[in-house]
Amino acid sequence: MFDFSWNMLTYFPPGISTYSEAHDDLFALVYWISVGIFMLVQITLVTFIFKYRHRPGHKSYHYHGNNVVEFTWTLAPTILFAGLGLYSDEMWKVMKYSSRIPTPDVEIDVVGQAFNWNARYPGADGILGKRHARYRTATNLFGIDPTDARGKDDIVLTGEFNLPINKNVVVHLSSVDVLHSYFLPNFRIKQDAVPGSWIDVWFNGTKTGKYELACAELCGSGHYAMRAVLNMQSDADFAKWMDAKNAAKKIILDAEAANPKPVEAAAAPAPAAHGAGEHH
Ligand SMILES: [Cu+2]
Repeated sequence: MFDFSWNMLTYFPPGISTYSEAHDDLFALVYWISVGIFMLVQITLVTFIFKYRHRPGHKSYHYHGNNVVEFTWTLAPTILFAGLGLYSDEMWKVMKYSSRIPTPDVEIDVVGQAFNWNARYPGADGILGKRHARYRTATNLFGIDPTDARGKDDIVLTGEFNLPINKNVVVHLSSVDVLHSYFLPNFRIKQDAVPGSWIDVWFNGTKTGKYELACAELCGSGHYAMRAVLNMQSDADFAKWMDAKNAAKKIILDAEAANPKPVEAAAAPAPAAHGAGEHH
């Protein structure tokens, strides 16, 4: 049977971030105001269609506006929208103001790339190394600065996201190609990933489990497949996962240390001792 209800709020997936409940309350307020106004407008419309229908003996007449009515229907929505805007700013502050992002317990970088989500975790030292777009290559999507020792142990993963619950997680978000959108429905997060800029997103998940990470920006032919799973874990499980990643990374780093690659001297032009036009 077709199950109809005016209450479409049940379409939300379960909210599991610290602010998802307040977010849903705000959504519900706006939703029910919209339902109310929709009903009012449609009932008025149908009533008027019936009341002012063509009948013999009834003549139409023409007049130029009504100031009281026009003033009212301009002022009422203005008050409504300005009021909702001011009221919802509290929620916006909590979720979006970059100046109010709590001190991170865990910090990661995420970049969108048609059609994958990539993550960078701080390695064994717990610190993300410096990055800059000038270092970005096909094999160094995050532009990790090779001269920063703290970046050497950073761990780069594609489509694999594990994070601990009850921690303030800050995601530094960007894109390497086109606009993508970092969409975590269970956390009530949707944030554009913009090439050339880093945007901070924060959340604190309260429940373990696997949750969808999708791209919510039409970014090309593979857009539909640009999704991953965010695995929210207990502290202990997350530490175990991180340890395994760090151990695997250590094997690579040790191998590189034992057998260092020849330094590409040609990559950086040697500074000219006496450049043209220079006088000493
Ligand atoms: Cu995308």
